[in-house]
Amino acid sequence: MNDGWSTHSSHWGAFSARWDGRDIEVAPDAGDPAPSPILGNFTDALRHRARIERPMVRRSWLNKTSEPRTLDGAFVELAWDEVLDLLATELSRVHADHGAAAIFGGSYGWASAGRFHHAQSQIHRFLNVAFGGYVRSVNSYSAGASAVILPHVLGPFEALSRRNVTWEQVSEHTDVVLAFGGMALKNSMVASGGISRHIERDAMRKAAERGAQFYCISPLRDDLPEQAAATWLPIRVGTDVALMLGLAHSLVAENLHDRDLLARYCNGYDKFERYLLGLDDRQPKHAGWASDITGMAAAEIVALARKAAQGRTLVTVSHSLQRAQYGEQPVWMGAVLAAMLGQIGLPGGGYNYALGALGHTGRRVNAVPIPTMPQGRNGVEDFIPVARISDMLLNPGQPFEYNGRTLRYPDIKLVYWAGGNPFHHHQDINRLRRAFNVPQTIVVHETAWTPSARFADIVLPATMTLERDDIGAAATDPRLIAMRKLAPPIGEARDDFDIFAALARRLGVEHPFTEGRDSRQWLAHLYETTRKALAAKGLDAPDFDEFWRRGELALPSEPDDGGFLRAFRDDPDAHKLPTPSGKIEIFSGTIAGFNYADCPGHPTWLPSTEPPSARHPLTLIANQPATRLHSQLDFGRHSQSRKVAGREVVRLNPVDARARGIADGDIVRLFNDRGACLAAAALSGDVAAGVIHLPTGAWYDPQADGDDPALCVHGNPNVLTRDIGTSRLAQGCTGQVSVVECEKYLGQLPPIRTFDPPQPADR
Ligand code: PGD
Repeated sequence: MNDGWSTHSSHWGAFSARWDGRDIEVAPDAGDPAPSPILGNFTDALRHRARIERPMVRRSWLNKTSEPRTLDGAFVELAWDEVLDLLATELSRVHADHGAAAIFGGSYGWASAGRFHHAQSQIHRFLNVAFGGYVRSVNSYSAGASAVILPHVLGPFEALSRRNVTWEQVSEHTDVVLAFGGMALKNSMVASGGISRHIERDAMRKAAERGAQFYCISPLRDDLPEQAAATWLPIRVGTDVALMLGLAHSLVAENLHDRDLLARYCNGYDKFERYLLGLDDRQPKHAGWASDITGMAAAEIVALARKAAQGRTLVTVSHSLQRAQYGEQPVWMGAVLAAMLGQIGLPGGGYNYALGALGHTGRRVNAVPIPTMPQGRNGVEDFIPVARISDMLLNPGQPFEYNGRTLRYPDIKLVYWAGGNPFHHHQDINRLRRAFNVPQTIVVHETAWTPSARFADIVLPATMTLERDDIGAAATDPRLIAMRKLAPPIGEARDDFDIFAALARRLGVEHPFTEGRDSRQWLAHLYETTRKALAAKGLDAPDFDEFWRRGELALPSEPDDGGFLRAFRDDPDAHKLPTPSGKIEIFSGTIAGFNYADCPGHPTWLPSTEPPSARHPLTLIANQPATRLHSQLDFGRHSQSRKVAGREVVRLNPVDARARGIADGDIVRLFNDRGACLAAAALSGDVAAGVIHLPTGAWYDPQADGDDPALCVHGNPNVLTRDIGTSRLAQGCTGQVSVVECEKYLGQLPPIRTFDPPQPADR
């Protein structure tokens, strides 16, 4: 494009844009059949007052006065040279006094789509080069439980979720989709690194028009799009495993299970069947049993089992189900149910964990590598499962269990974060506040004054994606995008790379960090891997300048071959699964050997230890938002346009609203023993009775001079969520489900202050 238009990309879509000095005009990629509305958050983001313009340091940290960290603390502006000198000295001090294992650089977060200015890669590379490593985090908030259980029982997480059943196969072959947790378009709209074609909606429409029957098994009807014409099964929250067991039992009762497949391709079905039939605990997991737990009629469960046994059936399990206590179980049981139905590895059938959970799934995988920033080697052994951050900071030296091992939490003195917002993403924010008061120093690079930046000691302004050149790419997207700089950086903001390069210089490791390249040279260098692979295949492989001029480049895909599950199905001896038995582990001797009551040796129904109660009768679903990616650009135009009275919208069923005297648009207070927040009520029959739905991402905004714990006046649900691991196996995030009560808020409405930057204070 010309006339000032430039190609760019984001986790939620490729686009072109131009800047008029104030606002951004955005045009989705012309070839995208269903662009994401959250592109609208860029419009007024570049020069928003929430952006960070200059380096700032918490005054109490600077003056070494021992005040607790708060979001209201005073900040002093410093010149770049001074702040970098200070930070280099502090990093050297911590390293010299306590070693690299006292620096937490896990720094989880999505940051922006470009592959070079990928904040996590930059911070990891810097800490590896400067100090030989750092305490890292493993797994993700997205897939904390599934990433650990799946390799034990089926195979590698990435291959199972990404190279398996494609949307093309669903359109053409699938008869029945049992979508546990649904497949909401707001989730598949997003892919880390970028997405140039949003194909999910049309694929579901095509399948439905062909006669495929989708079942949306979720408390939220809109967890499948209208185009899927789905049957909604709003079972009780967190009871999917009981439904799966009820279905499995019904299959056995009617001899509809695939005995041959279970014998030839699976390990330990006999042990699981004893449990299913209740031979040891005298409780058969029949449809009537499942009905009592799920609230779905027994006859409906039996009918669903029969339907699933008839045609080509696909079982999917969303990330959301495993982001809860015992989240390993639905992931495992989904695979077992699919095995019993006998269709694993067939086109459009079997099991695709997380299909539709992100725009990476259900697509063909690229046949050439994409540019990737090398991170170097981390010599520190200590790590935490990512969602154990508060536990780590609050319990230095204490033991914890993870995946069969007993480990110890390191003693962290310095936390360094770039590209994430823990005060958005972590559970039980009031506990996180206590945890973030433990380290001696907290450093944050941010584009905007997020609550995490407000809670740091040293805050360094980072450019946002639109202010720098980069390359957008994902291993599941057939386009490499030149992300061209659209506007100069705001204030004194710098690229993360330049900040780390300047620190590296002060620490005497500039050349090992930069390898003598500036940003532009790095882009050309990283591009070369992809170019060479294209050239080796005899495909169009322009040099970097030509790619940059064109703005995008087509990448070839692997065939739609069903991945390793198809190969296993075709020949289970030649293509064994990478599990101990080489088969689907319906019983896992490895997991049984860990002796975890919260994750036994085969899929098991384990009810939540925090069920709804008289005091907290509603189940809160705190899932991904539809109006932004996580908390990113919450101040952007699209996100703001969907708020009511400046608050996040909470949906609840009219029956529950009526019982509490709540009307549409009322401001309500959600609360439990961990915290409270305000939100604007929207009554909706698309939310099951007994359920209340408040998505994540509204920036935490504690009431000034409020109670302790403070009321979040904006609607961040993580003040209510539970900070426990899924189980001792995976220790994943459990933020999806909590119990709360809700009431009409009758007090004076507090102002929203979260987007107001701190005013610079005197030293
Ligand atoms: P984001 O809002 O994407 O959230 O948590 P995550 O921390 O990834 O944060 C990214 C931050 O990076 C933003 O503040 C943005 O401004 C900043 N940023 C963007 N570009 C740059 C850059 O170039 N440099 C720097 N330095 N910063 C940049 C998301 C996490 O939340 C995830 S992935 C999931 S799946 C979880 N989901 C849930 C959930 O479903 N329910 C609950 N209750 N809690 C969750 N938390 C988790």
